[in-house]
Amino acid sequence: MITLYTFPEAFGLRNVSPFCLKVEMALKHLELPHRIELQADPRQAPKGKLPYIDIDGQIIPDSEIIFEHLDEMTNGALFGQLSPQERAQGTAVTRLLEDHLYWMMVASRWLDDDWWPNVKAGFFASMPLPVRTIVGPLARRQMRQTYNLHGLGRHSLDEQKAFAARDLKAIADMVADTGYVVAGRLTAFDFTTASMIAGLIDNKPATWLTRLADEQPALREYAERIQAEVGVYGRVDI
Ligand SMILES: N[C@@H](CCC(=O)N[C@@H](CS)C(=O)NCC(=O)O)C(=O)O
Repeated sequence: MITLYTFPEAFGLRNVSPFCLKVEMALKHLELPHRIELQADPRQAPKGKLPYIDIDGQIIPDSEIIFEHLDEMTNGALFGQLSPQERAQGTAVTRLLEDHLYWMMVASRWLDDDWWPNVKAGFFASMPLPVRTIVGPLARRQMRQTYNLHGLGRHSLDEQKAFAARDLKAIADMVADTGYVVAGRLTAFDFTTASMIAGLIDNKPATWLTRLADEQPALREYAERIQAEVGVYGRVDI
């Protein structure tokens, strides 16, 4: 039995982390028996981040490392059918999504003063009051520092929106012809892509990034279709 550790639901999302959702999609797609364990505090995770999985006592953190492990375990059921070019395209789009667009998703939630109350309610409301008043603002300050270190945080909001719009357009163009991100069929890279798009489109209320994504209707259609095809949805109200 595999246990997948994810965050409790928040912002209308039953699986609030795109990294956790993509692993859930892969486990379902591979028909591997699994259960989900909720963990509110990622500091308890092996790398201080979720997801991680426990396979009969073997702890594996990080969605990309988990995918490699699942692929090995299933004799290539995740990546085995891909040509080197398809795998390269998938790796490139993963970097765009997870090392660029993802950070703007985080900023659109955590660093927007109008949206910040939703983060407080979603992540810190269950803590006792005195702890909550310290931990929330501290975590937000760390997020701001991380965003600055990444580099995106040094740009104006308008510049960030322009970067995000180009990322979103690139994804919409990638899926325009065949409906899938690489290889013209469902692959593990669709789990990576659809989970990220679903996370930023379905979080409630809308963030500035949600509104930008809605300018590319093909993205919502794509994320819906992939979630339906796999049978795993990120949002609560399905
Ligand atoms: N490279 C990691 C990224 C995972 C990640 O960034 N998880 C976020 C949630 S979406 C997290 O746990 N953040 C907690 C923190 O940084 O304190 C993966 O692919 O699993």
